[in-house]
Amino acid sequence: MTTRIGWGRIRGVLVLAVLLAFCTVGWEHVYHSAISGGSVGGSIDDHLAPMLRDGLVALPLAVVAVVGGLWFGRRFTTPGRAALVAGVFGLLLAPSVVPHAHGSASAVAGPHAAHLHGPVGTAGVQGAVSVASLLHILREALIAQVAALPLMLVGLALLFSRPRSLPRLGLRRPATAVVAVAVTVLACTGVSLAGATSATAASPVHTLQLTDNPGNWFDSGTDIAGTRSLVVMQPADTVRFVVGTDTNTVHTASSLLWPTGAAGLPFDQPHAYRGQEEVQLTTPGLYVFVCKLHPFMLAAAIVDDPATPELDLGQKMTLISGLTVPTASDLAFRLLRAFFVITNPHNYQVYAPTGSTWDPVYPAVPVLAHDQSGNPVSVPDLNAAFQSYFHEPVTLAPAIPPTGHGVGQVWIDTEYEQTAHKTKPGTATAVETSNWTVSRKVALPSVNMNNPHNMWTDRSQSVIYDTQWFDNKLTVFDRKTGALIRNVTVGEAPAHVMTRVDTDQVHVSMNGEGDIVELSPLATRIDRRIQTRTPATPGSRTHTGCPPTGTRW
Ligand SMILES: [Cu+2]
Repeated sequence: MTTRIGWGRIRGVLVLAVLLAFCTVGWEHVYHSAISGGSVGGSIDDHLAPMLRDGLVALPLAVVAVVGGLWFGRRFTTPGRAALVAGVFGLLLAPSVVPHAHGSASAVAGPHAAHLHGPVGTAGVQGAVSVASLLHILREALIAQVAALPLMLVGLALLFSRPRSLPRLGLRRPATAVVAVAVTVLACTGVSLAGATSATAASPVHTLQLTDNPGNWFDSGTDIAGTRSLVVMQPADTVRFVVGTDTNTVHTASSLLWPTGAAGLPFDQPHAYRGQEEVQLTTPGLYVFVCKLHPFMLAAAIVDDPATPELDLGQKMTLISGLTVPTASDLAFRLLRAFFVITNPHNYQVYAPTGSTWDPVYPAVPVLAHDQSGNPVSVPDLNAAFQSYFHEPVTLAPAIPPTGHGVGQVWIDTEYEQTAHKTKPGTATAVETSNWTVSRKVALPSVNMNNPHNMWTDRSQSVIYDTQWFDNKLTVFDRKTGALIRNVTVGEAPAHVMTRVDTDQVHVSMNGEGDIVELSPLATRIDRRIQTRTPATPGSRTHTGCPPTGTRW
């Protein structure tokens, strides 16, 4: 008898935990995909797998909540115990949606994967986000209560109340069956709701993968006239920016310009992140996004008004500076042209000793802009129009060396140069100034050197320090032989490096974090981190640093 009652309780706990985990997660999916204004595309199948996965992840938390809630609430009435179980579960579940330090978003399963972002983390950074994180936890815990509390009230009343007038085991068996049916019905309802909302309210999602590759830093997977960073979409479609496995550091996807008055814009993030962020774009026109760490990383979206035959650039555009200009203006044309040049490596200028021709290409599509008075300006072929407006192709002057002679070497980070035996771009190039010839290329395939951005040398000029801007490493190599000495993990997106004149210590600015790392001479170890972020400037990112205090970009 004792054994059977014990098993009954275990079974009751498991049923309650399953109910709690899957139904609450199902509810959160519905809430975050529809009610909170996020958008999730796809069919019911697209929702079912993530819900089941997230439900399984939440199941151990639900078991803990049920066991803990029942134990600590054993002297309470059923409503009290239900509130305790639901509350504990909400608090256990909520942190999975809160920014996490140095984590890979893909490693965190939860109903809020679309909202995950990770501010990169030193202790100081974590302190700055703790209040926001706490509020986020409380908010998510409250949202969970909408499903968890009624479920536990019903579940506990059926499974764990003690109606002494009724034979216990006789009641529990049908009660278990009722709860099992309820789980199935509620889970199916959740899936159906999510499917229904995705079919009616949610919009197609256009994904841009952030990468370390020159030109294609925001990669749509689709080539449009040489750029892979442009998406053409319908009003109310969503753009999703994924900072995932294609890049080795953190980034932002921040509005640079947008149609004046566009709903929900500008779009920005408080911290450089790993994971994904998304924005729904409803107003027709041109949108450009930039990474605030790496300001040549550009993405564009054209929200096309289906009522016009051309692609719509909108009436006016607002720049992040606050300036507003008509879309048919010299500045607007120059900005759009710059986008198509920067995001297409075939449009880069190449200088040659005998001279060369620069002939950039643009999409040969009709676009619709508007002049200062608001009159439509139809451009039948953007490629032809830009080539005419900017007098292209352009003849470039011959690349000839200086007439005088210099002393010593000049080292240049040839950041986009691709070489064999590694996947990431970038080399360091030495030029002899006595005769202006390239004497050495350092690619360091053994450490897959990634976007080397800035260099410095030690007092004796025996080593070169080089920052990997799209990674988290400071590379040290021998100046004369190019041999790797060490590759030191310093933090996210190290941008610039220089040494102290008094101690020969090395200072590296952490563009992805907002501090300066100070290392011992030759970068043998990290001595300290100098915070450049204050409570008043929580979003600051340190690009260059001057000892001892540093500057902010
Ligand atoms: Cu970036």
